[in-house]
Amino acid sequence: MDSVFVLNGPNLNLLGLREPAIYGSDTLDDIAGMLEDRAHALGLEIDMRQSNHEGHLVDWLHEANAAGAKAVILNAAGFTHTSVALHDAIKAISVPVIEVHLSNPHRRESFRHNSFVGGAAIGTIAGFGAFSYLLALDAAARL
Ligand code: CA2
Repeated sequence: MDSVFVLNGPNLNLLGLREPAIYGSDTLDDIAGMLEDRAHALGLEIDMRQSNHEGHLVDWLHEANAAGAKAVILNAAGFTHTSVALHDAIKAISVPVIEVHLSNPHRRESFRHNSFVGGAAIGTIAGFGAFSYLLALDAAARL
C-alpha cells in the first residue's frame, strides 16, 4: 500500500491546547485520526510524526524518500520561515512534498510571508485549519 508521511514541526504538539483562536481546537491526535479515516478511504497508509527539532524533520524527509513514500505532507511550523536545511532536503529527495499550514501565513506578520519550504514543495495548502491536512492528503492521492 502507498504510504504518505505527515511531518509536523515545532510546537505543534501543543495544538488544541493553546491559541485555539489561531490554530483551532483539534489536537494533533485528532488530525491524525481524521487523516487515518480519509487515508483508509483512499487506499493509503499514513505515518504521522511531530518533532521540535529541525534535524529530525530532515532525517524523516530522507527516510520517506528511502521508503519510497508516495508523498510527504509537511507542516514545518516556525522552521518554514527559517530553514535552508529543510529547503535543501526537499530538493534532495524525489518524493513530492506538499506544504501545509493551519493558518494562512500571508494574512499574518510579515516574517511569516517567506517560506523556505514553499520554494521547494510541489504545492501549498494553507488557511483551512485541520482541513488543510485533509486537502493535502486528497492532493497526495492524485499525484
Ligand atoms: O499555520 C500553521 O500551520 C503554521 O505552520 C503554524 C506555526 C507558525 O509558525 C507558522 O507560521 C504557521 C506555529 C505552530 C505553533 O503551534 C502552536 C500550537 C498551539 C499553541 C501554540 C503554538
